[in-house]
Amino acid sequence: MSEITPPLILIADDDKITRMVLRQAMEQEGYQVVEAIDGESCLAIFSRLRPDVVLLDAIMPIMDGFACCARIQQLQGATQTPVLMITGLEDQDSVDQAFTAGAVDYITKPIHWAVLRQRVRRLIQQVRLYRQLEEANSKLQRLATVDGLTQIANRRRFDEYLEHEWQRMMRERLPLSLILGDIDCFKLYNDTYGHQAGDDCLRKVAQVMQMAAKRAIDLSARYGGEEFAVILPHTEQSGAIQVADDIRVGVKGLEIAHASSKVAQAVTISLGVATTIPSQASSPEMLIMAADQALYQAKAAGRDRYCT
Ligand code: GH3
Ligand code: MG
Ligand code: MG
Ligand code: MG
Repeated sequence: MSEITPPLILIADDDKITRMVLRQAMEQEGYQVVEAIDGESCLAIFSRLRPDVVLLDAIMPIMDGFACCARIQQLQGATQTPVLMITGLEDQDSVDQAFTAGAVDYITKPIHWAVLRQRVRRLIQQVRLYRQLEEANSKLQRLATVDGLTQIANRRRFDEYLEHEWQRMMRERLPLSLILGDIDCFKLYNDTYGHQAGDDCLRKVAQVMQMAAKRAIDLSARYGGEEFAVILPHTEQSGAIQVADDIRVGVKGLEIAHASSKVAQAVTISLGVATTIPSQASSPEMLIMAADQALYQAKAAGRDRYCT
């Protein structure tokens, strides 16, 4: 049998007896329970424990259920923990207020226990399903944008981000820089040390790329087989050169032995740097071509260097 943690129910009510009977009913269902005695402690517990369902009283001291419910919606973002209001208030205004605050259900006191049990069961099913979908979605998202071997961004993500930042830099009339890097004599490396060692080498070089692209807006990606790219928004040529040389030095600093290299006794990388202020007259493809030409020059000039 698979081990599943029981759902966690947060019960917020200022009345001790109500909390107790609610707890008993929920524990009978096999749920775990935590209690809060007012709206403020309900919020605190909510952010700490992220329960699966909240059973919330309306009238409580310090912060009432309506305000508490609204704050929970702000707190949770996309986690979608359902809030069920349980209250003695039956007037239309209170019902409207509860749903406006984000409650997904409304039950009046005295509690109809059979109904409450079924509603909570339904809410738990829904929240579990929702979270499974969210998880599956983020896995898919990751598969679509992350390179399986190196765990950095893949070509698809690179293309998307370059297009995105191209548009953004065009609007803001700011420079956009691109670095293309290609490992030197990598075919010889594979031939000498084997494909497995080649894969290890790619992973390590990817880490250097990742470290060199320091800012949150920089993106390093695996561009192709043993080719890498770094997108540097809002970056002049001088800044991009700095990053390119950090990568060159970083790769050499890995000191991965490469006895058959024509360049050094270790794995090295050549880089091409291109910078432009995006405009309607040019395109991301032209920036890639410029970086590729610079990379070709770096190869022709002896490798283990950058060109612009
Ligand atoms: P240069 O210095 O001119 O770049 O020479 P090079 O040998 O690096 O260039 P070439 O393009 O001839 O060879 C690239 C090699 O990269 C050939 C290919 O087998 C290898 N390669 C591409 N993708 C992978 C991969 O995922 N894993 C491994 N181990 N090798 C790969
Ligand atoms: Mg109350
Ligand atoms: Mg290549
Ligand atoms: Mg190469």
